[in-house]
Amino acid sequence: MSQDPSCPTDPHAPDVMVVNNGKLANVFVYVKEGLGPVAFPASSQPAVLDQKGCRYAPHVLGLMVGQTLKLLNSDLTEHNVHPMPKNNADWNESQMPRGAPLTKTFQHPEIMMPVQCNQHPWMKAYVSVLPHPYFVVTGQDGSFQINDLPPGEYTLAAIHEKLGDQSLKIKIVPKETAKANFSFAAQ
Ligand SMILES: [Cu+2]
Repeated sequence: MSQDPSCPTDPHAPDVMVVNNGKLANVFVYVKEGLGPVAFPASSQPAVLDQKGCRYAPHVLGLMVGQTLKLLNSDLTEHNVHPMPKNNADWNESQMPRGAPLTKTFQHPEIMMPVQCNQHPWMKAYVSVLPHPYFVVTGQDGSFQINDLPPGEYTLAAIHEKLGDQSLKIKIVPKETAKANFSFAAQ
């Protein structure tokens, strides 16, 4: 991993299992069922995936179908961004040191698509593509919040790259906040 002198000597920082006081970060939480056939327009703001210190930042990212993904290279080394999709088109593209941003879109929903770098095998990110805006990644304190979900009954899912996925039912009633708790067991 120290093959590239432009990378930090220890780029294996703890992205995979980020646990603080028993709270798990980098869990992707999203509405899996219950929205029905409503079409949601993609956000006009790009989602940003940076390459910094020979790591992807953020490690887990969500965006909408058709929303622009803006890829940055903040490093003084060349990267090669390579998503490994199941439902979307496959591509990989080199990006020069501090090169111009790349912009991409994804046309189909997909959960936790791995993204790797062909130059640096330890680099990994997970990108999820949703047909709606009701998704979020848990923060350093393990918490998450999804705003403005219309009243109704939903299946909420949570997925972690190593600890698998879970789901639960939630009911949203007007003008109230629903609470949901997921609990992952260490393997
Ligand atoms: Cu790289």
